[in-house]
Amino acid sequence: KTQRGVTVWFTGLSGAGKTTIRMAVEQELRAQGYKLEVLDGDVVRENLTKGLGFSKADRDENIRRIGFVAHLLTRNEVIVLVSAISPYRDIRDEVRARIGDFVEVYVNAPLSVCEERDVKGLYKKARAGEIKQFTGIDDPYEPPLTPEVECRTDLETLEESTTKVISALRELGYL
Ligand code: GGZ
Repeated sequence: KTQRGVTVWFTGLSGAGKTTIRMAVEQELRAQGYKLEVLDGDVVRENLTKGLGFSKADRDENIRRIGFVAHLLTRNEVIVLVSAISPYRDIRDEVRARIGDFVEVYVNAPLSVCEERDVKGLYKKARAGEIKQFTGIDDPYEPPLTPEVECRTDLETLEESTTKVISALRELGYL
């Protein structure tokens, strides 16, 4: 199957649903025969960016390294699915400019909803002061101003969110 390379970048708070939507998009595109690669924040942080913390400098380094690998893959006609909080707008935009073929998906749920879900119990720890610099609690998140796609995971189903992403990729000529 001939395909164009693109980086699909899922950004949003912890617990907003980045990994869940990424997995659903991955499953759908694999079923359609596309060649994909995945760079997921928590996995990347155990490998490519092991040892980095959550200061702005370390988060920026994390995102730049992810962006570097995503760029290599994208220019070799791979569809790259990245999910990382990537809280800083300037670095996301820097990565976008470098890669060019870049589709930003803002996975948006209110902090209160993410905190209510608290899938990994991290918000509770952050509120208790056991985790410092936790995004949304005592660290910033800068939402994208003009994302190609926004998924409101508190208001729409997983299927709706997934369809939005796939449709955008089709409309932008990547599928
Ligand atoms: C935010 C943290 C933190 C702090 C640990 N702030 O939801 P998760 O658990 O599975 O994914 C989060 C992950 C954040 O890694 P990223 O590479 O996505 O972050 S960034 O893009 O900002 O570099 C969360 C967990 O690690 N985690 N400490 N302080 N999330």
